[in-house]
Amino acid sequence: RILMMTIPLALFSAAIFLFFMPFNGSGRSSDSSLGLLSTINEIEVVAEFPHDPNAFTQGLLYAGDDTLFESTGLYGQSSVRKVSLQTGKVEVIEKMGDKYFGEGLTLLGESLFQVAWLTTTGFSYDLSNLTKVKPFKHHMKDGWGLATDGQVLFGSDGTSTLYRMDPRTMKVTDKHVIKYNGIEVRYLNELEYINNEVWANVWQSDCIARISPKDGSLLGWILLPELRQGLLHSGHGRIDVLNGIAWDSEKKRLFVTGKLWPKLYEIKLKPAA
Ligand code: DDQ
Ligand code: CA
Repeated sequence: RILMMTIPLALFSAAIFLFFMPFNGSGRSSDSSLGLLSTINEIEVVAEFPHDPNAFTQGLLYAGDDTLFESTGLYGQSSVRKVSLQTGKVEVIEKMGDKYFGEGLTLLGESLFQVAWLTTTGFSYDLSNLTKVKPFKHHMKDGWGLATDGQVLFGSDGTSTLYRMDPRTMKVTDKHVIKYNGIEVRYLNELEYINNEVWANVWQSDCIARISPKDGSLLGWILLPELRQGLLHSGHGRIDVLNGIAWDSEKKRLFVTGKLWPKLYEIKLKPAA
């Protein structure tokens, strides 16, 4: 009698366990078609650093030694710059002239790669000498974001597509349309490669999308509304959107800022909801 009760109960528990198991542990969805199961993280500010309030940040990366490289936009003010993390001071700047609107920036080997808005022309720079500028052509629809895993380039063009590109030829070697709950996530902007994931600022939002570069599945969302709102509330009315993610892979520090933001934040993720 007891056995007859126990067996169905055990089967039932096993079924429940198997059903939920993939969504426990890392808290991450294993089914990319059901984007709703993605992890959602809020953030905590670990430290604040000064940031040039005139930098219309379009690309951001950490290069070691408390040094950031940043690409800025706006016609006539676009640049690539080497910036001190601690002081926010611009140590070296290479202006792009009036013709180009700077966008995504990434560092691969000794070269910086930068894309520009409304053009398929990009520029590579020698890390040690930003004045050595070489133009290249890419095959995305536009130039918005760039990141690298140290081998290939990842790019965004303001659509919902994440591109993988060969840095030598700029040929697109893979691409994925990013979807959340079946809906395309458009306006993918500034990118960063972090722990085998590509993180993307979503333009005009306070959200970062975590994307699997393997299959384009949406792994999670990071919600950061308090950063922009905090700046607005403390009187910085001129600021634009959240944009700019940089990852210090050695010290595991995560930095974010925004366009015309007077501050750059070191943040960490709160445990997933
Ligand atoms: N993009 O970074 C999303 C690709 C382009 C942003 C362009 C914003 C232009 C704003 C012009 C503001 C003038 C003060
Ligand atoms: Ca970045």
